[in-house]
Amino acid sequence: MADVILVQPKAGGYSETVQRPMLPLALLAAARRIVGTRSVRIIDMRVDDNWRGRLETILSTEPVCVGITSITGSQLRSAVKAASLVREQGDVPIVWGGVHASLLPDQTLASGLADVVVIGDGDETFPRLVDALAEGRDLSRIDGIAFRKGKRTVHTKPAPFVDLDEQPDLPYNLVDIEEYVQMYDGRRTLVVQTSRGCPHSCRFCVNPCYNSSKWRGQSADRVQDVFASMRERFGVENLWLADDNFFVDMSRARAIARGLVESGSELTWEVPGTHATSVLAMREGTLGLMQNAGCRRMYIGVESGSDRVLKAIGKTITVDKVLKANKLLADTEIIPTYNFILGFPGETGEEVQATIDLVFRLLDENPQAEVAPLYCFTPYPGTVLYDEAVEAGFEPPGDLDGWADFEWSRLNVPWLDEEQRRRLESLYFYSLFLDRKYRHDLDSPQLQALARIYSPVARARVRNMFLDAPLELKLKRWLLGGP
Ligand code: B12
Ligand code: SF4
Repeated sequence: MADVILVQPKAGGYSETVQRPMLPLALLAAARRIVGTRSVRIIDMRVDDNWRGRLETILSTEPVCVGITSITGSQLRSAVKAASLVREQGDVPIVWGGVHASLLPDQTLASGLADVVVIGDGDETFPRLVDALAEGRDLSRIDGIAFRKGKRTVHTKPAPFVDLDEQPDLPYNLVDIEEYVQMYDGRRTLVVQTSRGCPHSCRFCVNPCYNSSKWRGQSADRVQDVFASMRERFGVENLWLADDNFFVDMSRARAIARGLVESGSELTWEVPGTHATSVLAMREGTLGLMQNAGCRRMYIGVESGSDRVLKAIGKTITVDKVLKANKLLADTEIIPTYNFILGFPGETGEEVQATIDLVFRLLDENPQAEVAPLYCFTPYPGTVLYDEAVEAGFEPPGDLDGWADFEWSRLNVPWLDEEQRRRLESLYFYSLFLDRKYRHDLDSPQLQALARIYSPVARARVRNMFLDAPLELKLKRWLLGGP
């Protein structure tokens, strides 16, 4: 029995087929102020094959509500499954939260599978909502939600962003931690988040809309406490920081690093949200400090090898700056993983080639550098480029099922013809093997051995842009699914 049920849907895709799932941070954050007064149960569809049976059993005890999270894309398919089951079983209110429902609350409510949407941070709004639902109070006094009232949709006042230092620790006892420990380069790895938001305004990213370009972070002291407790409680050796942009407040980052060095911390940590300009700002010995404090990897969004494209997508970097940052990192033990996106509207064949050239240059000039799979641009709702894509003739999905198919390989975007799409799909596949990322991405030694043998073939194909390989793409579909 539980007062509140929280459901983490399956996400699908490459990242989740090759590793254990990450901790359901969003649900833990939404639950953290509730656990003291009510019982909360997390059902994680990614790790629980019997999620259906478990959900049915708890639903029969008439909880206050069921909360579901989802980002845009394939995760929605699984979220819809869970919500449909709740609907079939009775009239327990269904609350949606997370990026997708926050950006499209009206459409989410119109699906009939949601009664309330929590828009933005859930840490403080959700407990207020649960109390109101339990006590049968009017929901219109709760800021930060949208809900159905008869045939109408009511939007309340936006809730302010929460102060992260004022939030209690996450209630890890709601999950079996071992289900989420990933072995990353042989080190026990878990995910934590130390800040939210990003001040940049990239036109392809949901952040400027979802977080209103506002960055907020935990204090350096709190971050050190969190790191230390992850080590003590769970024997964690490596942390993955789910921050949008960790280094925005450089004095905070330095204070965290100094504290870790002074306390003799043996933890290593990886920073997915790193801006290339932050690396350049770290010249004065700060990179060395980060390394000594355990920073082992920075994921850097480069996106394109063309300065024209970079400008068009609102990325405040240049190819030259990226090359400089790469050289600075080459002198450290910090591994950069570069992210690229292909297929932006208006991108020419030469600009795609410039991106491929930059990929190889970065790998050549820094032998420890890696490149994340080359993704194709997807116009996410809430972004500037989404509006432009719609103006250019892109027809967005109109309901949750349509958004569940929202992945570039399934999208019919007007600026890519069949041939271009096929080439981008091939590039994505080959890019999985351009460097040695398969060593930590693939669990099975057999698959790793196959990837090692195949890697030189993939590199040669991309270097020479020889992308016709139906056999290999068939293999990809067999291994990873997709169209
Ligand atoms: C970890 C992560 C991943 C992981 C796991 C993703 C997953 N599906 O579970 C991996 C690496 C696999 C991944 C992959 C991808 N990701 Co990702 N990822 C993140 C990241 C960095 C952290 C997510 C997180 O844990 N946040 C911490 C929690 C606390 O924040 P939160 O989720 O916003 O939750 C708060 C509120 O939203 C709300 N809330 C959320 N859920 C709920 C539920 C209820 C009931 C309530 C009341 C409240 C509530 O309360 C929470 C606390 O305040 C975010 C960026 C970010 N900083 O959030 C991007 C992000 C979610 N990813 C994104 C994208 C685009 C992707 C990819 C498509 C990238 C790609 N090209 O492949 C893939 C999709 C993979 C897949 N099929 O799902 C986008 C999503 C955009 C969108 N419109 O949905 C984000 C926002 C990054 C960005 N700025 O663009 N990702
Ligand atoms: S720097 Fe990264 S997180 Fe910030 S707006 Fe650009 S893509 Fe989004």
